[in-house]
Amino acid sequence: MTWYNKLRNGLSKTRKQINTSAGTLGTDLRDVFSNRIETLEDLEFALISADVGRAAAAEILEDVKNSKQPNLQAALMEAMTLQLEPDAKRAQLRKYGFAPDARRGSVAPNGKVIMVVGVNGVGKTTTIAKLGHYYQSQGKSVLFAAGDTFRAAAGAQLGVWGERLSIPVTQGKEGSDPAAVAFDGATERVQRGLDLLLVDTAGRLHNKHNLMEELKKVRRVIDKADPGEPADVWLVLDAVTGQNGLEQAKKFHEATPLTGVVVTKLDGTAKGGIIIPIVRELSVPIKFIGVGEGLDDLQPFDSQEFVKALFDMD
Ligand SMILES: Nc1nc2c(ncn2[C@@H]2O[C@H](COP(=O)(O)OP(=O)(O)OP(=O)(O)O)[C@@H](O)[C@H]2O)c(=O)[nH]1
Ligand SMILES: [Mg+2]
Repeated sequence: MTWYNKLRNGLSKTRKQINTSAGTLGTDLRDVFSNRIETLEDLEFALISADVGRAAAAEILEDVKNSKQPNLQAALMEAMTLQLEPDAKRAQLRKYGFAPDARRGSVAPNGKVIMVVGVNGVGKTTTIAKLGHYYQSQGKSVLFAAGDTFRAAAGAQLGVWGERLSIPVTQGKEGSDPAAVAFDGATERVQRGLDLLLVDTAGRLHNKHNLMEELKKVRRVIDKADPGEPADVWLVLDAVTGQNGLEQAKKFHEATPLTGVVVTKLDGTAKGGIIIPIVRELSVPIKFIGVGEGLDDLQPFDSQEFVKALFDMD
């Protein structure tokens, strides 16, 4: 199955959520405004239920009202694509018109190290495996560091992925300092001249101060061992957690400034609209999105492709 089809299937619950006023999406916009005001109210409710957020939902309705598109679906797709643009660009596009272009964001890390962080069970370790697979496919040589020394099976889990992908893994002892493992990994990457180090970290709640301090230390130590560009910090967010994920993101961002977000498990939720408040409120780019457990189920985020797949019924 192609990525696009996986994405389309993965978004089916969210699609159903937005299409609660099914059949009306093809409605001529003039009809929507002349006698179907309830359609817009339904739509606002559906958008909010899909976790698009109140502010974005209101703006989307406003853009739909001002749209020159022929029908509701086209207007909605345009308005939602706008919401996935950074603030400044959104204002500009509204003013000067919307010209679709190919603009898959860059998914290259700034430096040579990506540290992957997030709360428990969001998909950090599998995301590292998938990222390793992705960058390998881009011709990069990869190293993993098993920085989750907290959970007994965590190092082994990453070890299995490493073996499967022929990616070496820097391991630490259970209970050892995660910063020490990260230091060893960063040193090993430099010594072996590999292109990219992906550092796993233990899941942690964003309100646990000590654990957030630990992340800062891991980051400092990596930058000491590898004094090139500072390490990237990518937050993994589970789409199923919806709005709560935003709170997590803000706290992680305060502790270790994030350079990217990965949104996983979009296949398991009707709240895929959460992508919009993530873009609007965090001003951290969404790098990858995930729609399944397989190695190919994580791909670079492309806002236009996302909206197209979201409204693609057949
Ligand atoms: N359906 C689906 N499942 C996913 C996705 N990403 C990860 N998972 C699953 O989520 C579960 C948890 O993944 P892990 O990678 O172990 O999560 P983690 O964040 O490393 O967990 P901790 O290390 O315990 O904090 C696994 O069963 C994954 O296969 C996704 O995009 N879709
Ligand atoms: Mg893990």
